[in-house]
Amino acid sequence: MNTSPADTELLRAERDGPILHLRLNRPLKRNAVNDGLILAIDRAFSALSADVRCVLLSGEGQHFCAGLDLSELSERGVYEGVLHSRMWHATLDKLQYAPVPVVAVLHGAVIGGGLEIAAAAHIRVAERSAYYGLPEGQRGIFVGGGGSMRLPRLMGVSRMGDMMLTGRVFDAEEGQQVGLSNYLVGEGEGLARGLALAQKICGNAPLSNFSVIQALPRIAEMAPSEGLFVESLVAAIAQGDPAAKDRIRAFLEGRAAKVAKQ
Ligand code: 1HE
Repeated sequence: MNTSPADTELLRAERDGPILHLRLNRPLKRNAVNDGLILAIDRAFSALSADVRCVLLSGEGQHFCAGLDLSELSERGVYEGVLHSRMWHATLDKLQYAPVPVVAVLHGAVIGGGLEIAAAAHIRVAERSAYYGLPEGQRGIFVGGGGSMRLPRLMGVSRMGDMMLTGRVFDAEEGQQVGLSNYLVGEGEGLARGLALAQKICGNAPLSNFSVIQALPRIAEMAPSEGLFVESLVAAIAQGDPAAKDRIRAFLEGRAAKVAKQ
């Protein structure tokens, strides 16, 4: 593992009430992910304090993330390569299966491992400068951070294969069309939109948020019969929570917001 004394600064953490804002912080290297940075992300998600209700993830400088730090790759043999990929898997599983939702704000390069990190988040907000690439094919390598599992679920195997085989880069508009981002916003507007979405998420009952991020992707992978059964269990658990009872009573008594066009 390559770590340096400056690793604590590789990921900046700031609290804004119930929101934890994590910033990839290697702007001079375009936030390329060295071992120190992936381990810092791992630590952050291993030690989320209980009063955090949502995480905002962004990148410092002109780019979200240039992917794997290629300068470390040349030192690895085959076995080290497998272990390294498994380390990314463990970290990004912690991110995807965090107890609270993660909103990623994307701008500039969202490349290789950077796109794999973004794909593990629950909501992606892209600024117009965002562009997406998987140059693994050109670099003679393969995705190793869970991209082959998560990215086809967002944009399809065929599009991902095209990006890897031909080096095709999607711009922000195309990324929005193919499902890489949930929201497309103007330049410099990503953090504000990400924060607004995080605040909305914080307003939900914690058990509902937990059920969405823990149960939904798992149920979607199940056979229909098993999935429907698990859905019934999760629905019953969620509606049995006192927070659900309070919220439903508030609606019936005219004290809760109606659903409205936005
Ligand atoms: C890096 C990296 C990196 C920048 N590893 N050092 N990812 C890639 O193949 C993308 C490689 N990077 C780029 O194509 C470009 O750097 C960018 C399009 C992202 C940005 O371009 P630009 O002109 O703003 O910056 P730059 O001048 O290219 O880079 C600034 C510095 O960052 C420079 O170092 P310096 O010491 O010369 O200043 C670059 O070498 C360094 N840098 N990107 C190492 N990726 C879990 S497996 C995932 C597998 C992958 O992610 S493969 C994709 C890898």
